[in-house]
Amino acid sequence: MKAVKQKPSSVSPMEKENSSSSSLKLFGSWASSYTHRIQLALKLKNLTFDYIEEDLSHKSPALLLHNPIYQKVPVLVADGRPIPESLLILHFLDEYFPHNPRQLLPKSPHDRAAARFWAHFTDDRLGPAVAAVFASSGDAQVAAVDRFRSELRLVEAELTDGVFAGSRFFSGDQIGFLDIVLGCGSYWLAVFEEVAEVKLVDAVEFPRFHAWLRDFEEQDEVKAIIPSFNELLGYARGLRKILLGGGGGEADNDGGAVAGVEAGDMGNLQK
Ligand SMILES: N[C@@H](CCC(=O)N[C@@H](CS)C(=O)NCC(=O)O)C(=O)O
Repeated sequence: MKAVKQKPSSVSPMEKENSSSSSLKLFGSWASSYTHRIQLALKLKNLTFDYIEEDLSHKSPALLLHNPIYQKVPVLVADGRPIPESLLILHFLDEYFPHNPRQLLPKSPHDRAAARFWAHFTDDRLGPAVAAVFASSGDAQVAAVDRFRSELRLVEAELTDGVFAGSRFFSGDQIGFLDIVLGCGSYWLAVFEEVAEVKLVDAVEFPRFHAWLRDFEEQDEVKAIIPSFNELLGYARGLRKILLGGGGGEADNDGGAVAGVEAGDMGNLQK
């Protein structure tokens, strides 16, 4: 495990005061989209933090101490107190740093509930559906692609006719909570398409989602967080080999562990 100081690009005096009033330490893994959620949120909130890269095949005693129940990354340690689970960490950051420089969750309770619902849908349905595509081949993969596309149609319908219709991002003109949750993970889709040789998202059937994802990926803060397409590709190729039974236990990556990958969980696919 190695610790690296990560700093936001520019910090206003008020934000500096907020950020320096507490100490933040993030335990993460370079290819983990759950970790990227937190790195992106910390960046958007202009918060300085120490980053500890975990080798998930040899988890550090510190990670096991801070997240003994699930033993996963990310874990944010704030003022010495650990917070596991990416969605809970995002909520914590909004509550603890409400003015840095804006809230990630929408203001209105109704919009907050909607954002939380779709965040839950992302982890509960969309992630497992795409993981099933990546972990299968042949007829099983055709069925998994159908299932994923029918799940994505629900997101497309929400973007077209639901509460988020008409706005650039789920949070309005700037990315916020749901953009972070859905966006950190969706950049894997193009990688999985190439590695698993399937079509998951096209601009004709999913015009709103397709446009939203391109826009999300173009944001400077997002570009600064997400590893390059080629890095993700190398990682995914190694992982798919293992999932389909042809690998030797190590993906082609420089730190993420892949032993013991379980299908049906997008997070596990990104170990
Ligand atoms: N629900 C968790 C999922 C986190 C997760 O699955 N993390 C993966 C990396 S992407 C992990 O730590 N895997 C290690 C393991 O399962 O042993 C969250 O939202 O934080």
